[in-house]
Amino acid sequence: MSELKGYQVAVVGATGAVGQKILETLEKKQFPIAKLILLSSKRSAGTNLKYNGEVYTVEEAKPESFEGVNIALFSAGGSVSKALAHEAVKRGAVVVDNTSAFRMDENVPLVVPEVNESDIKNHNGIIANPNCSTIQMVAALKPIKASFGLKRVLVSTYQAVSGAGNQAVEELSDQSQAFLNGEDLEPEILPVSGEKKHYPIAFNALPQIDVFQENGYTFEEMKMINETKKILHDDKLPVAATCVRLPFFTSHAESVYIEVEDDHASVEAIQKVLTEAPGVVLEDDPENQVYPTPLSATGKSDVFVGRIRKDLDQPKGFHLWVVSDNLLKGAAWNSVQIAESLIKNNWL
Ligand code: L14
Repeated sequence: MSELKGYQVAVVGATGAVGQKILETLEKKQFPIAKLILLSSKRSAGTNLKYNGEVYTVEEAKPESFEGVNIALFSAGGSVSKALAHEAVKRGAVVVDNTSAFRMDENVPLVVPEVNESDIKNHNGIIANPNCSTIQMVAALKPIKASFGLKRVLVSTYQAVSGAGNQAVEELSDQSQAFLNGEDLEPEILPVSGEKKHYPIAFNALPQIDVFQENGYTFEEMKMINETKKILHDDKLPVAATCVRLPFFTSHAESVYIEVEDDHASVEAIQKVLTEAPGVVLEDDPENQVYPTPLSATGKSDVFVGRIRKDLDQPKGFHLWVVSDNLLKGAAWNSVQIAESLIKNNWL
């Protein structure tokens, strides 16, 4: 590896919705790359993609693909990560994994750099990138917890279709057009591709993201619950989630109810803490109708917070509205941040 020119970087799932954003982010942040290797499943191998003006042909990801790779960014689905992440590590790479394959593995740090960057140094070759909905919520909650303590979290999400991939994006687009033309289009992808039943997403709201678990919660809801406790190092924190898919393309919004420990917390004090928090932007001015929306957050790497209100009955209860680009801070940008931290701190 040439220290001057940079690192050998592999992007696994380069043709996917997140993979494409990873490439854009690496390019935008001028990540120090000596050699870039683009990998995918067999299905997408052969695709040509551009990086820094050069054309790269995507190759099928195999164990040997990781020979000489320093950093491998995985976002090709859980089964690809399970099959190949350890193969990459065996060959000397450090893996930043964007799937749910290893997130709750106790030997794998689960990291949002603004929240728990130092967990990265305990990695054993794999660092997990949390679920998109979890990332934006904990980015807002960490500074509040640090200043006022946190006793409870209840969240309802309003999630974009791009989290479910490019085919879901196409489905929303095609279905919306068909609906306005008075035509019928059979839903095929959402709520979850591979499930028995599909429901229309256009002009609808679907209270199912990822598959149902035995306890009646969906896997997306359980990811938010379990990952939040792990990232905040607070196993006993009560967290409940309801995850809902809405018909827009990018950025998730969340209505978050929290109860804090400190009697002195106020809307103004929480606003001040969030103003100073890294990666968080306060957009909270109801008098002037200022609050974030999925469209206003799209394309930006920060987490936006508005609508901060005191609960009317619970003295230590507060409500927040949290919005962020699910493909950037929720996925690509958070992964690249982890990779930057590995380099900056000599944790590779
Ligand atoms: O767990 O369908 O990283 O929107 C997050 C997005 C799983 C799918 C994860 C979706 C994915 C989910």
